[in-house]
Amino acid sequence: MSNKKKRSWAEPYKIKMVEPVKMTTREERQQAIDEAGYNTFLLRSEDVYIDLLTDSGTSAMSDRQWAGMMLGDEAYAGSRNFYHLEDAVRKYYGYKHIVPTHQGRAAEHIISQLMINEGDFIPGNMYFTTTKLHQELAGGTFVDVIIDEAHDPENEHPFKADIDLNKLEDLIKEKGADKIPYVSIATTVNMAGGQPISLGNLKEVRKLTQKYDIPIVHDMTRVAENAYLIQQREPGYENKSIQEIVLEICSLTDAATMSSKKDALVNIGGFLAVNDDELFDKARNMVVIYEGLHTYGGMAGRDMEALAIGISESVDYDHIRARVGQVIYLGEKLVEMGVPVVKPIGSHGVFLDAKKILPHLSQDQLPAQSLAAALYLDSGVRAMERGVVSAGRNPETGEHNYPKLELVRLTIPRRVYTQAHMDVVAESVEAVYQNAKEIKGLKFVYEPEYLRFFQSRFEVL
Ligand code: PM9
Repeated sequence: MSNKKKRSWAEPYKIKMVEPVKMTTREERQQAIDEAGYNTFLLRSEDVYIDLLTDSGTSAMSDRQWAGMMLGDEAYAGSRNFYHLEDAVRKYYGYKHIVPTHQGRAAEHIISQLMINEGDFIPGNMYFTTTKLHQELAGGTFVDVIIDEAHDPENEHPFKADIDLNKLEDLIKEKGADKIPYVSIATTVNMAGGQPISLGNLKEVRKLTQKYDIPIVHDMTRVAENAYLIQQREPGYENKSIQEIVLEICSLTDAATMSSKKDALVNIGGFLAVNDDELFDKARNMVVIYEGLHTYGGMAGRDMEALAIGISESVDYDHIRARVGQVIYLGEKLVEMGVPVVKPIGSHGVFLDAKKILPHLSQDQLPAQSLAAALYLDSGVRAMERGVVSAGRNPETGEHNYPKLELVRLTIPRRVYTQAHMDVVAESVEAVYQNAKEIKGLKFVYEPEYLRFFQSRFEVL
């Protein structure tokens, strides 16, 4: 019998504990979203049916990770779990030194303060909210040097996180290499729709930056997902393991910030990894000011153990195939239904194109924020705005930044939901899409100074 047909993926685990979720009525959801000021971040999770706000810290840990939690060595200094974590980072990512932090933005804070001087420019493959803010707080200016295709939701380029080498070199020539402390490379690029960078492009970036003696800092939050997409799409990598590809990506960079709450399958944690001894010395001195001693940096011993195990699980082929497979399943279903989404489907979520779904709303009427609220009202599915609200204001002019992409992110937690949940989500998105003309825009009634998407409040126009 021919075995040529490609087999389906299935979750490489059995479920042994369940967490009931609450079903709500439309009236209850209306009250909840009113109280939350139309911001899905301000909803109580109890009022949410299927929670696709984020894949950050929302993964289900494995039995091995839970067992690891019982082996927590909660010593203030020199916990054995720190050494397990250090070993895992060296083995799976190849960086020489690590400084644990409570989560990714704390690592961004440290590296930004240590490397950026007032008036510097930091080129990168599209901004990320916390990363850019820490660069600005350190006196720098982020410059987007991603390829143009990344800003076009319809463009099916397989590596939309690639750097435009001309844009990068023009910036270096214009500002001078001494004004560029590092190039910031994210695997994958969140705000572009969970899109990967290719190894071919990263090698070119490495060559160019070496010419000018500029280091590369890697936001490795979803590096295993990026590696999987390289294996699937980049010629020459089809027979390499995820572990080999992850190591190769990391080897082309000098330092990394990690939010372990994503790829690495834990509910809290992060780290800064560096190869340079002098930078490490400074980082591990700075971490004691903001996070804790350099052998725990804001994490409990048990959390470091769960993270060390999570890192090893994150590069397993069956795991990552099922994880990304589930996201693609939802994405393809929405494409079949005719719903405008970012293409290709990314690795951690499906991104709805709010500009196309709500063409009657201008960007000032906050289409993505309005769409996320409408989806919650329809079914209790919670998503996240990734558009003009997330983009914040220009620090100099105080005007809104208007990103080309105005998206709602349906972010899939790892190992948490089933295909049946994805079907329910798709049906709700389809229903909202069919009634999109009825959706009204929103206006700000409260706006905090930093990372406004988390805490702003809105009213229906
Ligand atoms: N990402 C996300 O939902 C958490 C909330 S939004 C700020 O996607 C990248 C690529 C991230 C990321 C967080 C961080 C910060 C850095 N880089 O949340 O501080 O996606 O652990 O990491 C979120 P922490």
